[in-house]
Amino acid sequence: MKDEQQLPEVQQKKAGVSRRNFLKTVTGTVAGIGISQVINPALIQALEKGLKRHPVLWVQGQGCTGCSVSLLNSVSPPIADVLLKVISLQFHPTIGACEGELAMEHLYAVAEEYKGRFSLVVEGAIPTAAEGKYCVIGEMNHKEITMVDVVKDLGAIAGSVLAIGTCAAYGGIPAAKGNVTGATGVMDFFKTQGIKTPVVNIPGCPSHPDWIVGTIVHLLEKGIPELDEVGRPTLFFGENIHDNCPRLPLYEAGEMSATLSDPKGCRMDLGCKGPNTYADCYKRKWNSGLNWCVDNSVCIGCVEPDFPDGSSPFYEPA
Ligand code: FSX
Ligand code: SF4
Ligand code: SF4
Repeated sequence: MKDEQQLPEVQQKKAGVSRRNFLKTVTGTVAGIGISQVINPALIQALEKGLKRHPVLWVQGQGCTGCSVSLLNSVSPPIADVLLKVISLQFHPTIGACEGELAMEHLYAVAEEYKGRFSLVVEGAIPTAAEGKYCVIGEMNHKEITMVDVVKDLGAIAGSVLAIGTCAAYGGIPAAKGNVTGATGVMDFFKTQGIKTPVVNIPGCPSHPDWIVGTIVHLLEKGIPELDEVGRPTLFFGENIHDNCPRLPLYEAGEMSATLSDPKGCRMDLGCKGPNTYADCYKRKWNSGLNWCVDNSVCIGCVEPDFPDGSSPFYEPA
């Protein structure tokens, strides 16, 4: 299909929303609060026309698939639909139809075809001990392909890498105390391999769908977003949770929750890690804007590089 920008103006109008307008809306809203509120079928059509050529290869190592589920569970609005249509998702171990050696061949063939132009999405940590054998993701020509192999081979020729979830960004749960598998995040792994491909960290255990889609749209339209010192887009991770928490006035007044079932009060005495955590959950919220951790429990600092060891214990009975 022809790029929408090449279509006569009248046809663009027929399509409802031009790609340019869509992206303006999305990127503008991402800079505000939520892309969730603005996505509708007309905008999806615009995306299908405009951005479908950007290939994405999604690989999974040591993770729980929570980040994929976080994205795919978002039914209202249909962020998964948008994601699948914004990009050309050429490989995903959980939702892909292809399997076995054929899938591995496809993964490497697409990477070769779009060398320097595709985005590699990494979900889950990379186990580097035992020559990577803790995570064999497939086989080709009777040779096992490990997560180490894939991130090294494909990471080196990708245009950009998105490390989705705290495990892929910083090692996360697989890299917690003990770490017999030598689990590590993408940036640290690249340093050991001398790989210079730009990496954007989108942490969270799991990562918020808006953070993922918003970063991809930014990447495609405006390039790599501004990152903080630990590689996260400041767009989503630039603000301290405690400083912006709706319960801050309660904290300042010394009104503390004694139990998690207490609907009011600051959660500090229960172990809330908001003061050490940078993310926009306090305004973006989760489950399509329904609630967030502090309303039901405490913030456990899931987006921070020292998670989970640095956040433990998560809950401290008052
Ligand atoms: Fe880790 Fe994610 Fe936590 Fe799970 O990418 S970030 S364990 S929610 O699925 O890998
Ligand atoms: Fe800070 Fe947590 Fe209290 Fe909110 S609930 S004010 S983030 S300590
Ligand atoms: Fe993670 Fe805290 Fe946000 Fe919950 S509120 S998702 S624990 S950063």
